[in-house]
Formats: sequence, C-alpha cells, structure tokens
Amino acid sequence: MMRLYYHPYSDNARRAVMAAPSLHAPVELAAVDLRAGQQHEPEFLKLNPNHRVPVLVDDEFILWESHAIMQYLTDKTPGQTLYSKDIRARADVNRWLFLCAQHLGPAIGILTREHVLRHLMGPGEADSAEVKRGEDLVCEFTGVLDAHLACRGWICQDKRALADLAIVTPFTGLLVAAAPGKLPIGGFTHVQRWLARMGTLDAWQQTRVVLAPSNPGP
Ligand SMILES: N[C@@H](CCC(=O)N[C@@H](CS)C(=O)NCC(=O)O)C(=O)O
Repeated sequence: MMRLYYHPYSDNARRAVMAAPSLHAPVELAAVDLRAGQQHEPEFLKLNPNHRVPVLVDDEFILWESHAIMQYLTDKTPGQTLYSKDIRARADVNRWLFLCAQHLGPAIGILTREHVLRHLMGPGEADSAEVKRGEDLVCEFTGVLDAHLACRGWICQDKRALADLAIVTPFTGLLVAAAPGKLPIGGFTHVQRWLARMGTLDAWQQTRVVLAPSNPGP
C-alpha cells in the first residue's frame, strides 16, 4: 500500500489525491497538519525538504511534486487511460500539466493568498495591486483554456486525462470555497461547462473542499 501525505484544503495535494481513486490505486492518505507546522518537523522534512504536501511514499521510493505523483500513479496502473503511452498524446497531456504547474495554478494561488490566506494568517487586508496582477493572469490563462475547450468536452483528445484532474483543482479549491466570487472566471462559458462536467466525477465529489462554519480553513 502506498502512502500519500496531503492536507484536505491543499489544491496541490488534491490533484494527487484525486488521481488515486480515478486509477483505483492502492493509496492510503495521511494528513499533515499544515496549520500546526507539521511540514517543518524533521520527520516530514526527510520526506520532502521543500516542506510541502503532497508527498507519495511507495516502499523506499519517495516522490514530491503533485504532477509528478499523478504521472507516477498512472504509469504504475496497468490498462489506465488517463495518460497515453503514445508520445504525442502524452506530450499533449504534459503541456497542460506544465501550464497548470507553472502558470494557471500559481496565478490562482495569488488570489488565494490575497483573499483567503492573508485573512487567516496575516498580514490582513488584500493588496489591491496583487489582486489585479492575479486577476489579469487568471483571465489570460483561463482565456486560453476557454478557447481550447470551445470545441471539446475534455482538455486532451476529447477523453478524460490527467490534464483535467490537474487543472480542475485550483479552479475549484480553497479560494472558491472560502471566498466565493473572487475567481474572475464566470464569463468563460466553455470552462464553466467543463467544470460542471468535472463536478459530476466521483473522484471530484469524494475530495471536495467543504469548509464547516466552525472550521475557518487550513
Ligand atoms: N509545486 C508543489 C506545490 C506544493 C505546495 O505548495 N503545497 C502547499 C499546500 S497547497 C504546502 O504544503 N505548503 C506548506 C508550506 O509551504 O510550508 C506541488 O504541486 O506539489
């Protein structure tokens, strides 16, 4: 049984967590208490010196970085259909994974920090220049995705792939749960249609971020 360290409110962890049931992979979840700083404890730093979740442990093999974990889990799963062996189809998935890791995820991350994390952990009010920068970047990359989805039901080759699981998590994560209306993507109708479709997946339902009123967040 592999072990996946995560936090329930982490969008980055969620894409790896979602991959596991999508693949029926034998993975047990282990929560890391980020608010208590457990990610800085020596035992955890041995797993990931970057003090971040997710981390996958498969016997003596330790893997951090969420997109790499998704790729590893799919490569380990016989007969899976989320990550093609054909080099061009695989490169197509990779392109969207890198867009997510390098551009889209960090852009949404700016707004998560300004609208959610600042209120929880300080230093308080959102910085309007940062909000504007985050919104511009989110709109730029979401616009590219929206145009791409205009004639497709899924991101890659019109079948569900790792790219869909990777990209949906920041779009539907902590920012949306804790600060509704702060993600400026309402006008992107093709992305909205794709998000609605993603919302019907069991893996998405099972890993949905639900913030209880008594629990203010991460
Ligand atoms: N690029 C990394 C990002 C991981 C990441 O930033 N995780 C956050 C939670 S969303 C974390 O563990 N933060 C704790 C910290 O920075 O100390 C990945 O995709 O796995």
